[in-house]
Amino acid sequence: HAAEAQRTDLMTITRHVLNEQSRHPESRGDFTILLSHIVLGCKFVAAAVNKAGLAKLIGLAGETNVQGEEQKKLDVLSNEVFVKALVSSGRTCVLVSEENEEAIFVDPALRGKYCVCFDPLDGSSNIDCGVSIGTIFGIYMVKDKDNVTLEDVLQPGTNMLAAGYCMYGSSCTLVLSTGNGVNGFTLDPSLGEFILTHPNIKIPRKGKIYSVNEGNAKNWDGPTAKFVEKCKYPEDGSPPRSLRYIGSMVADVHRTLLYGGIFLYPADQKSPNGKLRVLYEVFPMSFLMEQAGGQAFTGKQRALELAPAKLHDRSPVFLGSYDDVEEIKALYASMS
Ligand code: AHM
Ligand code: MG
Repeated sequence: HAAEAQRTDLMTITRHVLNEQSRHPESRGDFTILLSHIVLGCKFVAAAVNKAGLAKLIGLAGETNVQGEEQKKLDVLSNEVFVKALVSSGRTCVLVSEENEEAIFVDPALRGKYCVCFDPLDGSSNIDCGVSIGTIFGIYMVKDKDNVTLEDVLQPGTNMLAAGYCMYGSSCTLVLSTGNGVNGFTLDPSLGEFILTHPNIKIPRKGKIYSVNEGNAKNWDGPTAKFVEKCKYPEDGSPPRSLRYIGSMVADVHRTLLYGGIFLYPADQKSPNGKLRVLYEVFPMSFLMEQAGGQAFTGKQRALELAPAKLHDRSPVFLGSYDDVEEIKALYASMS
């Protein structure tokens, strides 16, 4: 019986990555080791998020992060866990975290060839009400691990080797691309293992949903305003699109990936570069979208071709179904 066979032959995330690795005979398993440390971080955060109310972990830790926002205890905890897990993997040399103003250069004795840029717990305004939050990460390889500089992380997203996110929601889902399509794994709490549940994710070519913080509408530029107006009052007689906005990038992008549609965090008069950070929000999500057959655009260019000048640079982003992003590209081309 096929369903039975699936249950006894478990494709864990480690097994999946080892299988992929066999396509690269020169590989020595470093990426698999790195990933297993990221997975450990995700499992820790999943457990902490689940018992946040119980353990009284919720509340201010009395610090502010580099963007000057109040930091919640869970953010601090998640960041510490990821930094320690990544350093102790012995496979990293530079880490960029949303929670640390400066890049972290790993002690030479523990250095490996990977750079990891991550947001350990994104969507923190959603923690207190139990709405989905997530971890986002992007991975690069350094040129020379004995001679590491900031240039090794200030690279265009097209140089990324792998990217992913973990969503702490009604279930805990890790979505990963190593540059060969996108796969989704769900944490089986009884096993403590991520099991392949969403093989080879492809985003629908066109969607019926748009996702944006419409409260910022009065400050939008022309193309964004026009796009959203067309979602509500289609000019071609098609039905209006649905609006879904959680305010947690991982959750909004995850829904977009599975159901199709478009996620927008545009520039506006108050924030000319939008809100989302290039290295650990825009790039990883854009990489996943492209790998799933969608697109990511900044209003000016392909998002992955941005060249960040600083660690915490921001960029507007429009990402999702191929045809939906084509529409916004056409509006920018004709209106600006
Ligand atoms: P954060 O890093 O402070 O959590 O902010 C990032 C979050 C994203 O998850 C989400 O897409 C966005 O902020 C929502 O912003 P807004 O509240 O302006 O709509
Ligand atoms: Mg964040």
